[in-house]
Parts: sequence; C-alpha cells; structure tokens
Amino acid sequence: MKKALITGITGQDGHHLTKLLLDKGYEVYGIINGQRSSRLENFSREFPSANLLNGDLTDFSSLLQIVDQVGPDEIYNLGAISFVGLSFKQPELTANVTGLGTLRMLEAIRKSGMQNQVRFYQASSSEMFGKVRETPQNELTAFHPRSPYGVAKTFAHYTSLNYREAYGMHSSSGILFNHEGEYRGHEFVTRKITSNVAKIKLGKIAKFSLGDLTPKRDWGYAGDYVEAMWLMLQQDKPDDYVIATGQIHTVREFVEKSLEVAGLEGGVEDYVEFDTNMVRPSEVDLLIGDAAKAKAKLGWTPKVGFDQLVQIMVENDLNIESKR
Ligand code: NDP
Ligand code: GDR
Repeated sequence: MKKALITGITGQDGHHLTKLLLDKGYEVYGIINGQRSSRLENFSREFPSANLLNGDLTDFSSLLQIVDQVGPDEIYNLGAISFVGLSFKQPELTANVTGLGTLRMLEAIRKSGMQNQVRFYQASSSEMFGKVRETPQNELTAFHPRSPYGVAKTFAHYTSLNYREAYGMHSSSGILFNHEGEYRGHEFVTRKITSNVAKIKLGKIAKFSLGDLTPKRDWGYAGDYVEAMWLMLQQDKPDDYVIATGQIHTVREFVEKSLEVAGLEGGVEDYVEFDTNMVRPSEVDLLIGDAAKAKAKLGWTPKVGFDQLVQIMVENDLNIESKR
C-alpha cells in the first residue's frame, strides 16, 4: 500500500486530495497544527482513516521527524498562507510559511536520506505570472509576481526545480490556476459570493460587499485539479505543468451567474456594495492558462466548466445556510 504525506491537509485541496488518495487505496498522512487548525474537526469527521500528525512548515525538526516516521512514497506540499489579501498584511509570515516552508520540507526529505525514493509535489500558482507577460500563460511564460504571496510561491517554485536539478529528486510543480468548490475558504471571492448570495436568497441579509469586480480569472473545480497533482507524481520523470481551464470570467460575471443560479432578479448593484478595504495594493488583472502540456503528457483535462462550478457552489451554500 502506497503512503502519501500531505501538508495543508485540512485546506480545500487537502480535502479533495485525501478523498482521491483514499479511494485509490493509499495510506494517507497529514500534517496539522492542533492549535491552529480551524477546519480540523470537520476533516477528522469526514476522513477518520487519515492519520494526522502535529507539525508546522515553519519548524524544520517537526518536518524531519514526520518524514522519518512515515517514510512516504509521495509528499504533496499544499500547506501555505494562501490568501493573497492576507499576504500584503503579513508578508514576513507568508515568506516563511509559503516560501521557506517548501525549502524546509525538501531539506527534510534530503536529510532523512529519502531523496531517491520520495516523489514530491509543489503547489505552485498562477499568481507567479502576476502582471502577465503573455496571454495565455504556459510553463515557459516569465514570472512577474504582484503580491508577497506570489513572490513566496516563485521562491518555492524555483526551490523545487533546484532540488530536482541539484539532487536528482522527483520534484514536480503544478502551476495551478484558481480552483474552487464546496471546501473553499470563505475569505476567497467565489465562496464569499456564493455564501452571501445564499443568505440573500434565504432572506438573512439584503446586500454584501466586494472589492474590484473587474479582475479576470480562469476558474476551475478543485476536484479536477487534485487529479492533475496525482498524475504528475505517477510520471517517470518530474516536470512542471500548468493546470487551467483556458476560460476566463470577471468577478462581476461570477456574481451575475450566482444570482441567476439562486433565482434572484435584478443586477449586481442591487445586491453588492463596494468595499475599498478589499482593493489590493497591486492587483493581478488577468489570468488565463494554457494547459496543453498537461493534456498531452498527463492526459488531463478539466471536467467541470464555469456554469457547473457556480451551480455546485451556490447549491452547496443554499443547503448549508438553510440548516443554520
Ligand atoms: P487553503 O488555504 O484552503 O489551505 C492551506 C492549508 O495550509 C491549510 O490546511 C492550513 O492549515 C495550512 N497551513 C497554513 N499555515 C501552515 C503552516 N505554518 N504549516 C503547515 N500548514 C499550514 O489552500 P488551498 O487548499 O486552496 O490550496 C492548496 C495549496 O495550493 C496552497 O499552497 C495554495 O497556495 C496553492 N494554490 C491554490 C490555488 C487555488 O486556487 N485554490 C491555486 C494555486 C495554488 P490551517 O487550516 O490549520 O490553517
Ligand atoms: P486570488 O483569489 O487572489 O486569485 O488567489 P481571491 O478569490 O482572493 O481573489 C480573486 C479576485 O477577486 C478580487 N476581489 C476580491 N477578492 C476577495 N478575496 N474578496 C473580495 O471581497 C474581493 N473583491 C474583489 C481580488 O482582488 C482578485 O482579483 C487565489 C488563491 O487561492 C491563491 O492561493 C492561488 O494561488 C490563486 O488563487 C491562483
């Protein structure tokens, strides 16, 4: 039975990936911080067979001990300060967890003497493209990050590449574009929209606030994207892949679609107020990915499109809010 170790197991992707790996017969281990983890209870209830171990990406000795103890075949490094907005307020913490955390995990693998047997997945991000140099973005597009989060992810991405080249490690990075779903954190714009639209539909609130409605994103479904992570680690050779749908929509279009799915009449301005606090010091205006390499080499294509994604999220939040 293969063993997988996941950092950030209680996050959105951790949920989807744990399900996928348990369904494939893996023994799943995850790193959690008992004090920090807000989503721990839900996770443990949903996946009682997953083994949870205390550790932290800012604590090298905990990572080394866990890697030694578990002896994993595959490590998925999903743990991060992943909210771009927060990274402007806590840039040092973001660099430490999201950037240096990756270096610590790779060093833990090397120091444990397992660099030739462990396959490593790094959760890289389209945020590295930032102020995009070309459209659509692919694996060869130059990076120009626009946030402390994007800068930290760029460091982590190159660290993963360096450990592949310097030590021959099976270290792959997925440059994933935005992906969403039922487990998305409420601080991210899609979940903020669908949970508030559900509350409006149920008569709990009349309006909610958002920042800039003009940014364009390539939004996919998280369940599809964790499949790509797994496929990367099944390849003979490590490599980097863009994972995206190739379709873009504005934040405003996400609101419009959510209102439509909920059956709410009227325009965006009838329900949404502008919140200047949500405007970022530097914004990423447009992201659209070209996942041709993933299609050709991994046989990966997204199954869930934009309309279905919004439908899944709005229906999920209507269900949750109707029980509260
Ligand atoms: P989430 O924010 O939902 O999950 C992040 C996880 O990281 C949480 O489980 C969190 O634990 C954990 N974490 C935070 N700080 C630490 C730390 N110091 N040590 C160990 N773990 C920590 O993110 P997603 O699931 O959406 O994303 C997974 C990864 O993919 C992240 O690295 C993200 O940056 C990256 N990514 C995500 C994309 C997306 O659209 N979702 C796109 C591209 C990349 P806790 O809950 O206990 O705080
Ligand atoms: P993003 O996701 O920054 O793309 O990072 P987020 O959902 O936070 O923002 C998307 C866009 O919406 C605009 N926006 C708002 N965003 C939030 N959160 N709240 C608001 O009220 C709001 N109003 C407008 C933002 O300015 C932005 O342009 C996500 C994260 O999952 C990262 O970890 C990941 O690497 C990238 O996607 C790819």
